[in-house]
Amino acid sequence: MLNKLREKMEKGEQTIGTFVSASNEAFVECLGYTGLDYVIIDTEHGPYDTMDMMSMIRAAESVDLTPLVRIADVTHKEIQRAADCGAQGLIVPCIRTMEEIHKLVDLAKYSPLGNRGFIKGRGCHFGNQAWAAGSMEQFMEMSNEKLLVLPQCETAECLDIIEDVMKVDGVDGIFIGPFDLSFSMGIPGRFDEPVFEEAIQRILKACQDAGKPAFIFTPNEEAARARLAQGFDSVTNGLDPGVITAAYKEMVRKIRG
Ligand code: 3PY
Ligand code: MG
Repeated sequence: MLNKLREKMEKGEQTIGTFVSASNEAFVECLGYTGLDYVIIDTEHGPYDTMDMMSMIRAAESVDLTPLVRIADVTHKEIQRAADCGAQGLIVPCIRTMEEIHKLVDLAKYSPLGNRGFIKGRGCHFGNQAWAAGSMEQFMEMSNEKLLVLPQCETAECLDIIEDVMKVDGVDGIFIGPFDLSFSMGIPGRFDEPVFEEAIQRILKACQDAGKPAFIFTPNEEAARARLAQGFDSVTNGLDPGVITAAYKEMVRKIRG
């Protein structure tokens, strides 16, 4: 299978990833030596241009870390450039409507699921990978398998339609953004409100009923362990500025005693 993250999930393995929103390709390479399964290159919040994103995708591939990209919105340019640079998954923020879901699948997947614009780009090493040399039908099927489409459920509007979202062919799973979801529900950051946990469990159930993986962002290791114990397929823990700062603070604390 071309996408190692998809392969692990299909075997029932729970996976761990992290966000990179401020660092560069050397940092992404280092992440590949840690045991993480994937990295999400955050172009929604990070200061990255297309070349930065492509360099970090290359760095991740060099250490067998699955590179996913969080795009900014559901537009042709955002989806096409990430897919063509070799992203193996798109995390898509702030979804609100079924129209956006259908547009996303249409732009990200080749026929018969959608109408992605054709090019043999970096994702198949510009056509030099063996899988890309067969028939066009094979190329489209394998490209569709390689690129995971993971809309974020992080608005009250998306929560309302989550069961329908999960039924769409071409949606490969869901990524929960707990912060934005809580903001959208009018309970910003109040993760202990029962209504918030009910929402999380509703999304998890919708994924399980559809047989598709549920990803969730977690702010710390304790939260990550708890979500895995609840049956989440994947946790994306932390962001590079926070993790780096905490690690260096701990280093300094240990030296100063
Ligand atoms: C959120 O919590 O809103 C996120 O998007 C986390 O990635
Ligand atoms: Mg968010």
